[in-house]
Amino acid sequence: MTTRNTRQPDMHTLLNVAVVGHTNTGKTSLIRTMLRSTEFGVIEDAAGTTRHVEQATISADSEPILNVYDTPGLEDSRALFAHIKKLQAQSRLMLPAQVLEQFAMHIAINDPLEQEAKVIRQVLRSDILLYVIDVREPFLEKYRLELDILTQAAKPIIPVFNFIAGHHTELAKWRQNLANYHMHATLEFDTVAYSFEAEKRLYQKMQTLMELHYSSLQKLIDYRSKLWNQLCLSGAKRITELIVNVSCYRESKVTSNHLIADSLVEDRLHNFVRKAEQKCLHDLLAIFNFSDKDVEIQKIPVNNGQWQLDIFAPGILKAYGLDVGSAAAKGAAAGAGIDLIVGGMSLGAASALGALAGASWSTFKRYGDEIKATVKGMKWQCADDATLKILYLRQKLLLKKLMHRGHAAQDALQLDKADSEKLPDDWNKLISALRQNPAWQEPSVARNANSHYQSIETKLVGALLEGD
Ligand SMILES: Nc1nc2c(ncn2[C@@H]2O[C@H](COP(=O)(O)OP(=O)(O)OP(=O)(O)O)[C@@H](O)[C@H]2O)c(=O)[nH]1
Ligand SMILES: [Mg+2]
Repeated sequence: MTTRNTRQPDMHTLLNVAVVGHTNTGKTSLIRTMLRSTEFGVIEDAAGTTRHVEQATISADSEPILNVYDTPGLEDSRALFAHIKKLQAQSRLMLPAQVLEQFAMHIAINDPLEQEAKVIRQVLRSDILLYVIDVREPFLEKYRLELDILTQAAKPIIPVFNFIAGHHTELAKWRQNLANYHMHATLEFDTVAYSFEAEKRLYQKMQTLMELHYSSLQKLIDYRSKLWNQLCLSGAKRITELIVNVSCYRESKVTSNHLIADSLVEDRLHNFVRKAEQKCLHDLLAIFNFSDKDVEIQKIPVNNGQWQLDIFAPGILKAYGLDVGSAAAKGAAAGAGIDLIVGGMSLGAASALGALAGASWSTFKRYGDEIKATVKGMKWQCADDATLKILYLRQKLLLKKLMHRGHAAQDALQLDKADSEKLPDDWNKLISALRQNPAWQEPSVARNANSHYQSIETKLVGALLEGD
């Protein structure tokens, strides 16, 4: 049922949000995060990057909800404050906001305060202000003056704390200082350590301050939640596709114990796995709209679209918390990262079942010939279990990073380690089933309609999104 609420804003009067603050505090970065676009504005680690007011519209589906305005950073707040005080003294009857109007209207082009006038003009035209703060800075006089000036406009202000990662003491001090200005509804929104929750809280804070726009902002929140869930699901599905693709892959082992042929197969398999993982990495970054710059800021161990640590590098098992000492991890019998499929089942899987229960590569090497002789039929080579585990753990860690931008960015030790991540409970069973169904390697109507396949996919996707 749709009822028209008379208190709702007119279709054409969108909420106007001005993003203001000292120069180089991350105003443009905040807007890019809100827009999920790296196209908006210019970002640089230098003062005075944004020179003019720039506008963008944020919509829920195709319905515009709010206009957001990027403004140049305030640079000389002391001169601005002095100028405004002088105006105030000249016309004592004017309201504080009217004094700001006077200032913004009468400043000459090329006046040293022209930049500040652009900001004040936009502040006066907006409904609500997001005041972006670099919490690493102490609460200096220049910030006090900025706040004195901005509060004079009599608009609701939401202070947005940026650069909060690793700066909790400074953050607490800022909170205290802002409380003295009766600003309690603050927000932590590290534009780098981004989380969807923070974005949601930003709109919820706006809702409490802008009652008139409550329901349109709610539409935006609902729409954004839906999009976010879809994004995370797409990421998990893409990783599942990689695991399926590699698990189902097999190479026929034509000649037995032929060194050259074996090493060719090994190269082919290695290249296949590397390419598949690289493509998945590329797709995941694209799904989450991550630029090279984001990858760099987030300290994701990727160079030129490739993982820094090769999937078959000697140190990788340890980096991902896998048991380096285990015979299976060594995998030497069939070549690094390679397992053998004999009689329709990989030896890794065979060891997990029946006859070879509890056995490992070392057992297999002892009894291997016997087993091979009893299990007649085609022999294949496939990616071994350690490789599949690393593929899974590495992508799971990446997905977490993409979903929670930079939560690990300060901690260099966590960069290429995934021992905090777990494999799905019935990992062995899932992989074994995939290995026995090479036809599932690529997506197809038959595969996707297969209920056994569907249950494997659901389990892998569910495990990837676990806890989120
Ligand atoms: N580590 C970290 N860097 C950030 C964050 N937000 C912004 N930056 C960086 O801070 C610098 C300034 O960001 P901008 O968005 O250009 O800042 P601005 O406030 O728009 O700057 P002006 O337009 O010059 O006033 C850039 O190098 C950003 O990459 C953050 O949350 N964490
Ligand atoms: Mg800027």
